Amino acid sequence: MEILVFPNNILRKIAEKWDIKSNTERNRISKLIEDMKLTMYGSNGIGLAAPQVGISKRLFIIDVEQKVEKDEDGEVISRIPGELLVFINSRIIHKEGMVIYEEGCLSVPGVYEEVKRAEIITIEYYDENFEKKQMTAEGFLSVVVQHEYDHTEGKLFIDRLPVVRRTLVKNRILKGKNL
Ligand code: QAP
Ligand code: CO
Repeated sequence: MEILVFPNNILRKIAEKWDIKSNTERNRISKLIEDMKLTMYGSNGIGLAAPQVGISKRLFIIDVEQKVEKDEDGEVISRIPGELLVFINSRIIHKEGMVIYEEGCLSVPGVYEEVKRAEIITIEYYDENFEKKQMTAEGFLSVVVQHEYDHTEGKLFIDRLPVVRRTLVKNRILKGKNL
């Protein structure tokens, strides 16, 4: 699947919920998860949301536990998938505290910036077996969940930078595209 990049407008839409009760819809979701897994692992990602592949629906996947083997030049030789987490129709129901992590995004390639987010979150969602779940996450997983959740809300991590930095970074990306 092709990954959309900033400033594509599909990345700006609030994604719609799935009709989780419908079997045809469940089949579509399962197929999409398989395609997104290949796309995420194939592009060295740790998270990917459906809007990033042009589907404005509430679904994202995360694997923060992959092992990456690199050669002496830092080139990736192999990756061993860890635990894949699937979030369907998710809703963050609690946030607390504050942390700063350096983030990147497959839709904003080559840009890495420190972002301020909640430290601990609780999220309600359906997993890949369409079972209703609730998870409380902290640390890096919490940050990645919030980043991917933002994609289903039409937001990118660069939108969360302090205003001066945000303008600078966005202008730099846009300039690079038109050259
Ligand atoms: C979200 O992002 C995330 O620019 C997942 O050239 C990442 O998987 C949240 C990637 C870090 C918090 C911290 C980005 C791959 C992958 C790039 C990704 C690139 C190649 C980004
Ligand atoms: Co992203």
